[in-house]
Amino acid sequence: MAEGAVLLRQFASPYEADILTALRQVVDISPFRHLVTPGGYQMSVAMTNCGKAGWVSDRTGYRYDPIDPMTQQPWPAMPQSFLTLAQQAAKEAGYADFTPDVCLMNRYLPASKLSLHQDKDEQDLRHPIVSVSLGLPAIFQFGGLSRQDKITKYPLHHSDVVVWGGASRLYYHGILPLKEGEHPIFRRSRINLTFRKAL
Ligand code: MD5
Ligand code: FE
Repeated sequence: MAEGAVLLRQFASPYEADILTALRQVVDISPFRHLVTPGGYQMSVAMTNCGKAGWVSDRTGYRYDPIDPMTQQPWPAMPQSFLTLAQQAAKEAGYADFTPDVCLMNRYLPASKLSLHQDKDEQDLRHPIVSVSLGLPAIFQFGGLSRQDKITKYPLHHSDVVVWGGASRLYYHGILPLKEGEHPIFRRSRINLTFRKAL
């Protein structure tokens, strides 16, 4: 895809059943919710987290918070099956010792989108991010270090995994509005898991 970005088509397939079970357990404790941006807009993507902290947005800004602001409890622990999948994918991409402490989970319904942005709220940006796509397909927009750089589009399908490291770790990216569809397991949704070492 680009310097440091590795696309592993269908990599999550063998883990699918375990991931689904773990996903239900996490969402049971900390449900998906629509966060508000610092500018006051509600995001079309619904989010939740598991692990030692969670990425949250509100009127005060973006942060990693050890407490879920919705439940006022710690986020659910990272399921072992999540950790195994993330570490196997990172290893395949050349990161032998990636230990994510956070998994941000994004839920897209038809028309949900994620505008062009960079991920830079993590402490040490030398660690990669592992992203797992589940359910309906989406079109991923991949730019460069500057917002003005040329954008390439990649379709991401159920069970595809991308490891974002090296230069690509700070590239602008986004998800185009999700197309209407029906997935046998995830119905009208796309769920993306991003594994990060945030703390
Ligand atoms: C998604 N999520 O499909 C994407 C997948 C997010 C987010 O963008 O911030 O939750 S992760 C895509 C990603 C992460 C880090 C770097 C780059 C892409 N990149 O260099 O393009 O919901
Ligand atoms: Fe991102």
